[in-house]
Amino acid sequence: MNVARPFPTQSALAPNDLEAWWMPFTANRAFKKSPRMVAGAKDMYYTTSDGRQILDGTAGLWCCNAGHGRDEIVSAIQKQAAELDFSPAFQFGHAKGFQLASRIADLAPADLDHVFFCNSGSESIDTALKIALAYWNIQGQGQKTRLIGRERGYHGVGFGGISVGGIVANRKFFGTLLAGVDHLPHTYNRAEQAFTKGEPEWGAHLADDLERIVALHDASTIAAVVVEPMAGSTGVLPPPKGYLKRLREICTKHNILLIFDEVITGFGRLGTPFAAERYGVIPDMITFAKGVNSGTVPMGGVIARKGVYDAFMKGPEHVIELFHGYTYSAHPLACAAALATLDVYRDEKLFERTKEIEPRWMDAVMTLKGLPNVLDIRTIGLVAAIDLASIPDAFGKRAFNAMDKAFQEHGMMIRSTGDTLAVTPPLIISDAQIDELIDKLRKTILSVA
Ligand code: PXG
Repeated sequence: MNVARPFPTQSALAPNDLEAWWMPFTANRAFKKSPRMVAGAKDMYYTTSDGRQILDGTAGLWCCNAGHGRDEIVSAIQKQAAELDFSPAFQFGHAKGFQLASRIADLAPADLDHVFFCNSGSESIDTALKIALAYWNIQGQGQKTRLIGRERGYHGVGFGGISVGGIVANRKFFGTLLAGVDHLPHTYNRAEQAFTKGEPEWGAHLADDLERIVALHDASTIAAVVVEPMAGSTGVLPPPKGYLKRLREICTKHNILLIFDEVITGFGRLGTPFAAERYGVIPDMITFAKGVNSGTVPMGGVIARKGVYDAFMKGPEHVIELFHGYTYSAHPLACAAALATLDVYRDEKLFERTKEIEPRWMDAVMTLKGLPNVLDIRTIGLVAAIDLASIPDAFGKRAFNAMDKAFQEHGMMIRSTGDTLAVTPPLIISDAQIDELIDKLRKTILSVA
């Protein structure tokens, strides 16, 4: 049995024992032997409980787009807690839920104008899949039940999300998952795409695989296709040029709903409010979470096109139209935080700024090409991924070591997935901090050579 060591520092913020918390998506035993503990955060930096400054290279978990401890957001949450701590969202409402839905609808393209709130990205995906199934059902097409995801897709950890998702480790332990799910091929091909900045030229034709799936099952059985416009968690796969447009055309042709999972790409990560805008492609639903309130209070949601919402608004008016929702849907604290966050994004023009600095960011990241073990670099928006050569017989260890050393020795937080490093800083990162981040990345990669 592993016996956890007490946390080594004597800070008042240190816990007595690390054993009880079964940490999510964490190598628990390695962590508890050598913890990476965070005690505070402001703007671009975390502070450890032993007082070290850590550059946030990940915006938390791709969520703190406005940076940390922003006064406007903090005070909105404090004020809201005192004014209205909770209000049920089933059959009752509160002003900020409506205000926020309108603000999000305004940011979304075209007629994506109705917002259903939940509390995480995982819930947002399960919500979108359920809306898709119910949408066909209420229109007398209840045989349209098949869901199409994509290899290497990540849609959170609910049963719906892991069923349409395509990351093997997230699926293989959990039984038979949802029935009736197919997967498009992923879009990565190193031979064709290595060291591409932005969207690769090669790969749009992979969308045509949807035609094969339709031919196999018939469109009359298919409810929806769900993809991340840019696959994030799997190691950052920007969409090939023209790929998403092609997917949209095929879905439209066969009367299949298209869902964009924008949990990562929403709220400015690619330089537009939603990636749908960057690519000029209008999905039928967009899922979001994370950046909506800069990660301060759990929140997620689904934005649906007018036609999707309207399809439900039939029948006797006292009857609930969609039997779905969460106790904490549109939680007042999450809504207040989101309204304040959207103000920060607007006032500081953070989405526009991201677009502006994208070329400089891409160039800076590509300077890491040629370092030992660097097999590929992908970069888009304010996102970068670096594939490292695996240590023989120890897949994932080099990138794990890099993540650990970055934090313990180089003062920077990054993510590792397999043997890929992912870097996704808050959108407030300055030019000097980009240089600092690249310098720290260089040192980190050299330190695991
Ligand atoms: N969809 C997408 C596209 C995501 O990236 C989820 C759904 C699930 O969201 P929740 O809120 O249920 O976790 C995500 C989450 C990483 C990383 O380092 C990515 C996520 C979460 C944690 C780490 O790649 N994405």
